[in-house]
Amino acid sequence: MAFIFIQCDDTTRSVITPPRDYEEQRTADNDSIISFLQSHYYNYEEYANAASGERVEFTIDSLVNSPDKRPMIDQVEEHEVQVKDQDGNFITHTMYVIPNVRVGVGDSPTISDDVYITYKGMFLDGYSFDQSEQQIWFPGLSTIQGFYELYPFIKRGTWEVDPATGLITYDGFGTAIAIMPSALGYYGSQSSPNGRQYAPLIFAVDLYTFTTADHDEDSVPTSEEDIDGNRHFTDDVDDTDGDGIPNYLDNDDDGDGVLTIDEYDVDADGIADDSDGDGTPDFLDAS
Ligand SMILES: [Ca+2]
Ligand SMILES: [Ca+2]
Ligand SMILES: [Ca+2]
Ligand SMILES: [Ca+2]
Repeated sequence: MAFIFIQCDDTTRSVITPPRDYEEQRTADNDSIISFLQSHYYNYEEYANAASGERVEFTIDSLVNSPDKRPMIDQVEEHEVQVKDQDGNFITHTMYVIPNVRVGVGDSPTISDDVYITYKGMFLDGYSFDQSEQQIWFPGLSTIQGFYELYPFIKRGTWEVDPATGLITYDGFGTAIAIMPSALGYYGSQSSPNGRQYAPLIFAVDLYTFTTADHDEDSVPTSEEDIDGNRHFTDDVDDTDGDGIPNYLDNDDDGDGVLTIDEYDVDADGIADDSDGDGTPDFLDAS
């Protein structure tokens, strides 16, 4: 079951009781995560020894059993993410990323792209609440925030189709790991996996390929419809014409009656057109 494939963005979290204070929960989660990272290792040797086309199942274990292994705290880098609370305020959270568990041979998606992946999700106690060993497509922005924030840290691989059998073989795909506070996961949602609210999460993700997402099919990639570039797509500033539909879902972004696809890049030079030269491209310029 693909548990993370649940629309769980800022507006649809189903919290019935008021959520906990974000900054207090952030501190509690970060303490738990640091303690976890100091006391655990993952199966990095298996990843290092695997053939380039072989998928490795992510596992963790306590250093108590193997004190010579390298703790995860020595392998992570910090990645800051802004979480929007129920009042629309941005609260900075830190997620911990191990980017190059396996280095893929290709390029990386943006956070809003459609990805073709296998993955495994765990709580800090090692319980796996969700995974897919078969490749699966996740449409852009359809998962929890901490999951798609990991995409730019992974490079994709290549594949080949056997002409005789039609079977596809994947090779050279990248893998990365994220350890995230609950606010980047399900936070206080009633639909938290296994009923565990306010749980920090771990994900290991293998990236086979991706496509650039364009949710409203207006020819502007979704990644470019985040007007202020703050990695949130539904802020007021991301709704240029103020009609309540954010630009990434609006096929006439400036509300001038001309569809964006008919005024974005008419001369097809790869640059957004700006007929009146005022610095605002035509598709965002109603006047
Ligand atoms: Ca678009
Ligand atoms: Ca709009
Ligand atoms: Ca649009
Ligand atoms: Ca328009």
